[in-house]
Amino acid sequence: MGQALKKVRSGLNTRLGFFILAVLLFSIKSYFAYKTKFSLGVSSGMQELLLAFNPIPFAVLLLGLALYMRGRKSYWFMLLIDAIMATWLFANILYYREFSDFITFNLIKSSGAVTNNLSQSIFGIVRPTDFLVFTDVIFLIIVLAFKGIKMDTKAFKLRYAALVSSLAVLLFGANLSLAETDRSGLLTRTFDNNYIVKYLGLEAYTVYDGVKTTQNNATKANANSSDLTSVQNFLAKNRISPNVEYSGVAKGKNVFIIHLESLQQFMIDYKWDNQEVMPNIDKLYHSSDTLSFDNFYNQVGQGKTADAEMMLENSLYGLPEGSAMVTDGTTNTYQAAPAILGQNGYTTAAFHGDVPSFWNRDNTYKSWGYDYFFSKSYFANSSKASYNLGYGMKDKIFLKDSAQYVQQLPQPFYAKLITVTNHYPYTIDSQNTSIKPFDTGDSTVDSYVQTARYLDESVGEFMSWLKKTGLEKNSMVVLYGDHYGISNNHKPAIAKLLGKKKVTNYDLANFQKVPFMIHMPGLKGGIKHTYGGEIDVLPTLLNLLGIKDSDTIQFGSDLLATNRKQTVAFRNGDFTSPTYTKYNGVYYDSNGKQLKKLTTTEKTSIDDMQNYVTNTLSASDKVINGDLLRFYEPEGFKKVVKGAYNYKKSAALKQLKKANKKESTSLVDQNGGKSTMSEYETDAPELKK
Ligand code: GP9
Ligand code: MN
Repeated sequence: MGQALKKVRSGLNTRLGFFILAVLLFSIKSYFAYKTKFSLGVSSGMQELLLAFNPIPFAVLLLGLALYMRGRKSYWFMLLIDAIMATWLFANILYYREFSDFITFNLIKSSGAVTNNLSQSIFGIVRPTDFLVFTDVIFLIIVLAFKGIKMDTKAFKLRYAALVSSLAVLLFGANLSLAETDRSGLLTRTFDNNYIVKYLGLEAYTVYDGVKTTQNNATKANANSSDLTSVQNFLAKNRISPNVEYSGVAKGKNVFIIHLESLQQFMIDYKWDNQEVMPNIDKLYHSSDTLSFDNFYNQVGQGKTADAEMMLENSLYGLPEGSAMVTDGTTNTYQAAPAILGQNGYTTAAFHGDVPSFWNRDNTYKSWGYDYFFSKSYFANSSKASYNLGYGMKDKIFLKDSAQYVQQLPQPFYAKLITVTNHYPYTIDSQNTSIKPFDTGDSTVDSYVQTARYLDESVGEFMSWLKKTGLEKNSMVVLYGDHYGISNNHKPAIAKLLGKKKVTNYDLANFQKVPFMIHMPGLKGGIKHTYGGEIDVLPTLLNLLGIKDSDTIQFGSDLLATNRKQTVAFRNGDFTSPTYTKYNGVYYDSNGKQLKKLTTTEKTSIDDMQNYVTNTLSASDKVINGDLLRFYEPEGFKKVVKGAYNYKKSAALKQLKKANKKESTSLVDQNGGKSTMSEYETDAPELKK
């Protein structure tokens, strides 16, 4: 025994021995992190084996680079690589906790646009055990520093180092082929980054992502107008005609798009603490002149809000990774809602109570044709600490301040208002709290009801102002939840909220429903059960507004049309429909019963849906990745001139003044030149004198 221990010790005192120890510790640590920090959906012995094995090839390859160096340097270099890999793992753990996904290069490239305010979230999500991923590195540093292991300064033969590198490649080859046998098309279809990490590991995923990003940039350079033909063919095959009963019923009306941050459909009519949680939104939902949809899904990917905005205003999907507004918002050509409406006589404006750079809105909105972008600096005292929370100004203050500008917009206008208070981590000050938190015991989930209530009150105040000023009569108000607020990482809490013992993947699919409502006095409303999602909003609105939409490059369809396909694509290639649902790769029938073995009929239908979903997502990606809209214009549409827009406060206010001189159609003009702000009632405690 003593002999064996001695052997191990002397082995560790060689460079190769130390290297093997480092690889071993790294692999154990990675496996520990995979098991405890991510939910990768391991569902078989083979997958478990690959999960344990997959850190090894890259550890051998990367730590093995140090073997090419001489002397003590070699040791320190190995530890440096080890530390970098640990830091990368750590960063991914934090990111994953909030977004259920891994970091991408696109995301890093765009970090300038998204880091703002993110630090607060990161602070809120880091857990002490996350730091365990540094244990092996610290341990190795200590044993070297205190000479528990001696450094071997003898030269390591280059050809042995090369042998180690070759071994790494060999091991990776074995890993990849085992992975491909278990899941074919792993690297070609890749709708889900979780799969790649599960089968090939975090390091392989990173390399893969890097290669793809480089390819994407090349795609744009290589794309040409003939690429658009296949997209157009796909759209022509799937295009359906809108519901003529509703065509033009909102012609010439103002349009409000009220973005309800992180609001999910299950909150509609939800009772808690012996009260209705969202009385204002519920009332709108049930109003006879509101078209409401109870099978409307969010379809966002990593881009979250940005993906929602992309779908809502372009009927193009977000990208499988990163935020298309960030990666392709500045440079691509778009034919977005603001541009279309702008060319139909509308004034267009976006409102957001944070810095304009977030999600690259300041550039993207120009590409989309927004005349105005009222962001934080436009609003009085907007940097006051008490006016802000998390991602920007508190909704009540923000909406009131927005009204100040809304009333100055020449009508008809298209105004998008982006709320933020109901955002992770759902913190709210007690003076703005009017309902007790949920009691699931999951702290993130529990306060969600309080910020949702605050959002509801904010919307209620804004809607009252619309009514009082008469603006409501001339407007179509569209409200939508952008994406889930409670992520799938909170299953026990979700089960509790839904009154279930356990949630299945089917429940989680349904949990992706978000509110979508179109309210307009005189509109023939009702709760519609059609299956649809964010991608379908623009065609629906254009039909209501009576704007021709028959030759646009849009991937959704009118939600009111009678012959809709009703297959809703999720960004990772899963889908739902009135008949079948696929979520996390598992199939369900319409009763939520899991389909383990598909009958021939089921298989035919499901294959058909999967084909459609795969094709529609990839065609949409082609449009964005290849910047294909630069090769095409719908009839009558004029290309957006981005340089014509200036969102600097001074310039914009001047422009607004000029516009008001030219046409006296704003609410203020209609009110005899007087502001209507005295009609705006808010109980925001911050605004109390
Ligand atoms: C930021 C806000 C939040 O401006 O829209 O974005 P999200 O984190 O929900 O994507
Ligand atoms: Mn959001």
